[in-house]
Amino acid sequence: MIGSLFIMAVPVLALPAANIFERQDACKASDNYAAVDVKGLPDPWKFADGKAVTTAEDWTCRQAEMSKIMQQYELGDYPPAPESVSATMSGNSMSLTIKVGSNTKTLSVAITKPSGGGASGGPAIIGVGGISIPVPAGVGRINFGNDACAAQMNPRSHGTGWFFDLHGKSHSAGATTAWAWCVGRIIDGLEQLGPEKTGIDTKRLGVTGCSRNGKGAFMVGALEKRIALTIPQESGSGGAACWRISDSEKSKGKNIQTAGQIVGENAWFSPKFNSYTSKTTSIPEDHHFLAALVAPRGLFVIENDIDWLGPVSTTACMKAGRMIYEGLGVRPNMGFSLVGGHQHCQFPSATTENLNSYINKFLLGQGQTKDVETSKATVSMNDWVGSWSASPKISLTAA
Ligand code: MCU
Repeated sequence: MIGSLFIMAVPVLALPAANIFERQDACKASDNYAAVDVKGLPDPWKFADGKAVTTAEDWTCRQAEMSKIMQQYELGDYPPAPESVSATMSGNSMSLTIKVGSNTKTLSVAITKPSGGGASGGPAIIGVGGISIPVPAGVGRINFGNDACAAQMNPRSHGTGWFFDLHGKSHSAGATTAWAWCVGRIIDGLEQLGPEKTGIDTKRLGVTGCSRNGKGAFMVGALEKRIALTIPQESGSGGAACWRISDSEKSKGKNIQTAGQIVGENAWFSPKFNSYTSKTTSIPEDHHFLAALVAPRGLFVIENDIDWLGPVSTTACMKAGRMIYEGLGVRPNMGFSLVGGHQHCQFPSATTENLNSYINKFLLGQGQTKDVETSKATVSMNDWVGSWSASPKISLTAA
């Protein structure tokens, strides 16, 4: 064990110190990004200071910047890993003890172990508040009780839940950001225990959730880089929809959820967001950046044609997301599937084959995705991405 850790550390130590510092400097994100006046979706290929993104290293820095911008305007702060996490496994239940400063929390997580994973374990999907997609044989399930981590009863729920017990009631994180941090602790526990005890290979983790929990699943995939496949289902506004496009649809008379409405309904976003919901064109980000943060990892976005979710908004926003994947040379790693004519959170069986192509590739290590882009919504992409600088044609491959 010690031997293999030592071998893994060698290439890192071999990096010239000057390079390391140069990279850290280049990636230095600011704590304060100025508001803008941008009608279309902000350009992912340009840093906030106007510099073009041209290399894979630039992209890593731009991702760090986009994350900081999203935290500043709508997500609230995404805290670093805690001082300590200790895990034990008993049957199908993992117990975690998490310490942040002088605060400690103990909780248990229910796991359905994958079958047939062998010594290195098998894949598993983390369900944010449950799973409403079909999970193929051989893939385990992990139940993340998100409401206990950060409550979502109404806007006054902000500050309630074990995330806030650890970080303080006035921490700026919205519930969806808190959920991403809490899921990170589950992954810490799985890593610590290893596949012999959990049956799970932490390099093959997916996350899903529907509706409000779909917003959460998207945020988990965007902020927690150990997730290999993100499957937000019918997340609508606050998830796969872009704030600007939803506002534009609302102004055309659609019954669609907007930023202005959402902060009055629940605590999904940071209180920091309240100052911007009436002027979404001033925010130097939008939700295509969520796809940008997941890239190049696997992403399969499922939507519905229910007006409230914003089918035009989710289609255009996620098309912009796929343009980002394309610019990174990994377009098939992201799929978008809007199939209507069914109840909210009822998975349409005709989509199973497409979904499975992403699960097979990213969790089971088999075959290629079907490079899905399905929607009947008519969108005018030029309005939303027309001012973007040319895509840099970087070539990234998913880990
Ligand atoms: C689509 O997710 C939400 C939606 O944002 C809310 O406005 C509505 O109240 O609830 C949806 C939901 O979570 O349904 C289960």
